[in-house]
Amino acid sequence: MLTRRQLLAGAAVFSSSTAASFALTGFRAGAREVIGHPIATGAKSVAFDLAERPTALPCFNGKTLPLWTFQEGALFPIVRMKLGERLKTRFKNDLPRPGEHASIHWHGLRIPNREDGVPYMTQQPIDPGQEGSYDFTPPDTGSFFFHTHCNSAEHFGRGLIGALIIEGDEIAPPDAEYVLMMKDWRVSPEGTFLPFSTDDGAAKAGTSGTIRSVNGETKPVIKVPSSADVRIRFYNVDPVRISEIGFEGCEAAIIAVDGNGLNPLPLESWRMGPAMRLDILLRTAPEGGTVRLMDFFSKIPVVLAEFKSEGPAKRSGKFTATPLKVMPYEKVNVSAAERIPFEFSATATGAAVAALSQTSSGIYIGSLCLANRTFWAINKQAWPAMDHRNLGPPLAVLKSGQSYIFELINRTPHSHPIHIHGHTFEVLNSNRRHLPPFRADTVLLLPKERIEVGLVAGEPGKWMFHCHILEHQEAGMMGYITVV
Ligand SMILES: [Cu+2]
Repeated sequence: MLTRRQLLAGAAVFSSSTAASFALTGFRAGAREVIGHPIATGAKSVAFDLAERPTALPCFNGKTLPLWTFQEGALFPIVRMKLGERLKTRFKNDLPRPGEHASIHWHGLRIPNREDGVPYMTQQPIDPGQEGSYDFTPPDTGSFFFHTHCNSAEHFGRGLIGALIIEGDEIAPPDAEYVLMMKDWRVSPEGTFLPFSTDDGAAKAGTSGTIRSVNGETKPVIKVPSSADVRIRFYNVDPVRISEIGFEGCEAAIIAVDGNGLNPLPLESWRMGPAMRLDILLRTAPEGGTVRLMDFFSKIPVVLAEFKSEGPAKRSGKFTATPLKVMPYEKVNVSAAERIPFEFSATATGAAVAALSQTSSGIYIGSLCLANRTFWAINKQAWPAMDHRNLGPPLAVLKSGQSYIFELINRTPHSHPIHIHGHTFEVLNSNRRHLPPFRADTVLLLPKERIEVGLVAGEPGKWMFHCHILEHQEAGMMGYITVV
């Protein structure tokens, strides 16, 4: 069992042995750095053991829950590498349920299709008791993450998530850096997990958690240097929550979206769905002052975390965000691009279920990779009708190297964070709001919104394309693109 004291003790041990590194990373109870073993110049090996680990997180108020995690002692492990390094991962599946096979998907990374970690489609899944491996060199800097790609509502719900950070994008190093992972937990008042998916939630906006957390804590207070420029790598790793992220008490700028550097944008607030990441640079308060990380999505804003300034001022003068280095990428040729519409809609069943205003039905998702019910579809194709093992036709066939514009059309009254594997979208425009130019692997499509995104088709293979509200994904809003 992992107690708060042990978690904090673990952090303290690490900080005393590598003080400089700790100062830069500032990880807390919930997010711990994974120390990869150097195996050769420019390579790193990381070992995971996917298992159930009864854990008492600070946000569980002393209760112990059967979390599923990648490593002993780490709630959300952080793998940190330099651009150009090669990552070799070995993992053992020690999940406690027979048939609970697993594979690891590296979210946002433009890596070879065979390393993409989608069961049956890019690899055979790894059964309990078996081991698997990945071997790739991340091609871009940024804040990425990794997770399994089957029974995801439960796997995310139990905490099976880690961060992958590829360094090398900073022109002007910040004074400190913090990794914050926002995730709710669905826990009963008695302190047990509630069903991770319900028909009512899956057919609407998703089944919400009951406890909010950042790095496994409720409203953590993070000590930061005073009047300093700090980098926040903020992750929304909740299965369903849409949030509107901003700060109170400081100047802040968005420096990257989904790991992709952009011209710094003053941060008022930024709407984030599941799986989306935001890199922020902010100026901390003078000594003794506090800056608050807020979620402005609901009518009454919620404080997610506080940053309390300690020690002498690091900087004076005006706050100016230096841009990150932008990784080279092939620009979309908009005038030559082929346009492909993708309509995200409810199925007849989904519409019927959503119309019933009953509360949670308490029904678990039965089979592993997919629900045995379909509420959602892309271009009228609902994924569970196909199954991972018995692929239907792709949603589109693209030619590697050619430009495309995807017209993402939301025919539903709900938001959908639309994610593509192995590629990065150039977000071009929306019919509902002004969007600055940015690149992203997960694009939040608001109710009734139509967004155009460009992409240059990458490596040949079958690439998943789905909503990242995990219950929507598992109830039909999933498909794949074939690149030839
Ligand atoms: Cu969705």
